[in-house]
Amino acid sequence: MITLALAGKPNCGKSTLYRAATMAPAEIANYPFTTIDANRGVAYVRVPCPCTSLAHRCGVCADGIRYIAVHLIDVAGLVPEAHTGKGLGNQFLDHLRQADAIIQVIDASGSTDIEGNPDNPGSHDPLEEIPMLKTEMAMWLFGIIEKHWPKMQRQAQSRSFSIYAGLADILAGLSIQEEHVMEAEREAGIELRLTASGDLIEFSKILMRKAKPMIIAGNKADLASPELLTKVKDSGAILTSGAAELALRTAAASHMIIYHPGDASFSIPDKGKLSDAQKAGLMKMKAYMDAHGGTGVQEIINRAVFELLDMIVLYPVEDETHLTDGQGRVLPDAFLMKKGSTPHDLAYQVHTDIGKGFLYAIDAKTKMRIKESAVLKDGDIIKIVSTAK
Ligand SMILES: Nc1nc2c(ncn2[C@@H]2O[C@H](COP(=O)(O)OP(=O)(O)OP(=O)(O)O)[C@@H](O)[C@H]2O)c(=O)[nH]1
Ligand SMILES: [Mg+2]
Repeated sequence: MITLALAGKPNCGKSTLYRAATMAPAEIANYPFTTIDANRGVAYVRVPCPCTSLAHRCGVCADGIRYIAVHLIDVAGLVPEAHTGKGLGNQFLDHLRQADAIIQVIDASGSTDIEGNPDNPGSHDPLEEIPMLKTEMAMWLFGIIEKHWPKMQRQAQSRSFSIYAGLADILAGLSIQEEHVMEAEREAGIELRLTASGDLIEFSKILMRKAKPMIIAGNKADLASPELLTKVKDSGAILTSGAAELALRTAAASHMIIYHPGDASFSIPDKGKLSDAQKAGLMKMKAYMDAHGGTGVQEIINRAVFELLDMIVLYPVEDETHLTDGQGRVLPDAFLMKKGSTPHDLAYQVHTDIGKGFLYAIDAKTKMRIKESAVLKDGDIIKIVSTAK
């Protein structure tokens, strides 16, 4: 399963976003380093379910909305010089190893300093946080490379040793591949074999960018001034209000409102049941959502998966006429797979044995047989014919 991680300075709202997105418990408080041990949970991307264009609904989706699971990790806050041991040090950076992509959370309201200490809104520049995280992550990677470098350079004296494969091997746990190493070398304009470890910082930065693509959440947007909102938005960040999303999901869970995560707004089925304070709180959130088209929380998860990681959604079925599995369930599964995936890749994703016994595939929409090497499209419904059952 895909893993996304929330990272950023302390007190910017990572755990609030995590709780909102997973509805799993996590401690939240207005001081730095509330989170010490990483939280791990399941969040969802949201897509329109293909059953909306069928005669009857699939039974898996919620009102035509399909939610597909991804892992979400919430880590401790990161301060400048964390790689040298400041704050909680860099051991928690290890939690980012498993991440396929990183959601950097910044405090768009500018109400905390770079170390996460609370302050008045607008008293700090949120954009300063962006290079800080990048630098700390790159320096952490650099530290790992530096440790192995003398041995690498010794080995590189032998003609048969590939420094690319060697480095990729050491960094495999960070999902860094040989191509990443080669591309980063080219972009940094260096020749790795001849480079002293001290000159690998820029290379580490580039390598980190390739291995862990990043998207930025300008969080606490509900608290931010119009000037800061514009500034943060212009930087390419996506505005979010983790606090609003958490409140909405909690209210929806207790049937106070009707809200599907990712909706642009919500409705109140019975206003009579609400206290004045509840009504006022909900109206405030409604005004925010009307101005921004929602809370931004679902949007950032979707964009991390579909834009940063280039995924598509595929629906394997056993019966291409009724779009069901063996038990008659309509469109039971939805898989997130890399753009460019083939029917054969999908077969392996369903089950290794199905992949091994792959014969051919049928596009359920056109009922045509498709080639093993055909590139699948987002939303494709595919029947796989395999020797394995
Ligand atoms: N107004 C507003 N407040 C928020 C939002 N998100 C978080 N907060 C508040 O910001 C404070 C910090 O939130 P946390 O989620 O604990 O922040 P964190 O980044 O996990 O902090 P550490 O674990 O200490 O690194 C809390 O008081 C939250 O209620 C938001 O979107 N809007
Ligand atoms: Mg936290």
